[in-house]
Amino acid sequence: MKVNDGFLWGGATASFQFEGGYQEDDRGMSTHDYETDGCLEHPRGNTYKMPDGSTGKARSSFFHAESLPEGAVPTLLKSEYYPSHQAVDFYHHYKEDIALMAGMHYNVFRFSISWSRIFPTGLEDEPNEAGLQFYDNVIAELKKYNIEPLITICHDEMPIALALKYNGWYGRETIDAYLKYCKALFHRYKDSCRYWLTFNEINAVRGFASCGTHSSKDHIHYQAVHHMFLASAKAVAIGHEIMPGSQFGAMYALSEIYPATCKPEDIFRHMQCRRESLFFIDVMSRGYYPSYTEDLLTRRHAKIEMYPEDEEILKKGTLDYISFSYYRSCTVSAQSDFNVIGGDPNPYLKNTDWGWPIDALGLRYCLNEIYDRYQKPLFIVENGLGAADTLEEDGTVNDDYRIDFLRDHLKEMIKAIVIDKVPVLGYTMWGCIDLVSLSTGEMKKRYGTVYVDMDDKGNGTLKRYPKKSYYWMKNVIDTNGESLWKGNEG
Ligand code: BGP
Repeated sequence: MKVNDGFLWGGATASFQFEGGYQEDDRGMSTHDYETDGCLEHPRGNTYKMPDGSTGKARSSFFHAESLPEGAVPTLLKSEYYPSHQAVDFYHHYKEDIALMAGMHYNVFRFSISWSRIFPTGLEDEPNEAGLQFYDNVIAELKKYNIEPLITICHDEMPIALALKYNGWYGRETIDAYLKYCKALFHRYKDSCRYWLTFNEINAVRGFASCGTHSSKDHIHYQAVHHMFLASAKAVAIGHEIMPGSQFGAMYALSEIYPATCKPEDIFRHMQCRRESLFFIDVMSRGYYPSYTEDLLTRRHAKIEMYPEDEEILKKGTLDYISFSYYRSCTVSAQSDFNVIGGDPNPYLKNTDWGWPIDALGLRYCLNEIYDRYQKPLFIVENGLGAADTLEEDGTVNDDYRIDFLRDHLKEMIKAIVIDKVPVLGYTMWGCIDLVSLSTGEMKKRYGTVYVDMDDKGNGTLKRYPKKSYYWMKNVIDTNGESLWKGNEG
């Protein structure tokens, strides 16, 4: 069993986790540039350092975090380490990194553009030429190897000046700032980029770093989300006009969700929880708010203020394909206060070292569920195992556990394509070259098939070392996945 030729095989990254070069070429500061690598109360969570040295609320609680207090402006402290500033320095390693991707025979690379590299404060009238030049170079390098760029326009960050001025996406003005940024990208890359994503994990992002809002409370959050829906719809409409043939998606965090038991109350809660997540795709793929919106918002004590023209805007900018990240599944019961990556323990699954349940079959289930519901092509744009690796003295990394994870998930993806006839455009594994973790700010939670010599505090040579999984993945790609069944994966 295998996928057809033309299937897009590749890797995925995000600028603040991968790129570094945070002050190069007049780049402005982005919301993520103020996140430290962790804090004492929550060793696996990032936090903000306030000007007086006190800490903002930890981001380990990620989806429920009270982010930056209203009116406060974060400051960088000399005593702290900010992982996004250097990240793994793709900014200065892009040629080498893209050559490594080409060595695995990737034909697609998903990366995000740093908004504040193009519009340093988000408020300028004209884009920053030097910032665009960097992405020109990246794209030219990809084209050299026939690697298709897949661009995430907004991966969980925005210029901090914009966030502070308008309270991030809560402010309707942010829509125009985003569209100005989109237009600059579309005009520049109309001949070189076909695949675009308007937002990353729009059903999971929340709070200051990701949405620029001073609070992540539901009544602020859902209004911000409405503005992101409008921004995405308008970007899709404008993108189609400027770039005929372009393909637009948005990206969703799609852990599969199971009811804890067959008790009707658990099943019902499961349906509500799944809707909280799929709500975002419902609106963006169908172009209107679903019938259960009022109930969902009431339960969340939120409401959305809409302008008369909003319905029409949503209708005119529906997505061409649906892309998602899949790392794990979740289990919910009647009592669960669910968030997209929370949930109850599942006794049938093993967890990763970071506590995420490993569930390859859930990926096949998810692909079927989403295609049944929307009937649009799908694209898996993040999947992978976050694990601590050991670099051996001879420069090898024997990551058999990662190979096992990828093998199991890729087999289920191929079964969904071949047996269930789900149309899938491609698969980009997360953090193809090791990068900084989003949720923990750590370096030791590694996803890549290429090891980067750097520790949690940014120390190391930054030298790249292909892992055992690198050669394995190359063989999978070369055989369009057939090797997964033959035991000759290399
Ligand atoms: C997704 C994000 C990525 C990425 C990934 C892995 O939520 O889109 O940016 O980081 O998850 O998560 P983590 O880095 O927390 O392990």
